[in-house]
Amino acid sequence: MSKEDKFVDFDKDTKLETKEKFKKPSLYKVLLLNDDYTPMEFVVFLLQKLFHKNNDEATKIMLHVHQNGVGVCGVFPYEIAETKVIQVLETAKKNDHPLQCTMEKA
Ligand code: TYC
Repeated sequence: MSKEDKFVDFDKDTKLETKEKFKKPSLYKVLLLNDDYTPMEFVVFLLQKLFHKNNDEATKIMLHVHQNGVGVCGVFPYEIAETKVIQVLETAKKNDHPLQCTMEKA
């Protein structure tokens, strides 16, 4: 094998490895569900605190959920979406609100 062949092989393997090791993560939508009991201000507060929305964006999402039953708070890689869902559910529970949150593939 010539020196050039070795370099070509090395380059090929490196590219293949990079492709296999760094596949783009699948994205997941974090969904907020409507209910009749959670106060609107609490939902707006959560959207600001956990999803970094400003007051206008948070109010818009909250009203969308209130009127349509479900709405997207954000889109994240699996583990971040999972953490957001847990944080919403734990914060709602701690404050005695029945707010529900789930995730689905984007
Ligand atoms: N529907 C609730 C109310 O009238 C407000 C609300 C909005 C609750 C969004 C949950 O995800 C939600 N107080």
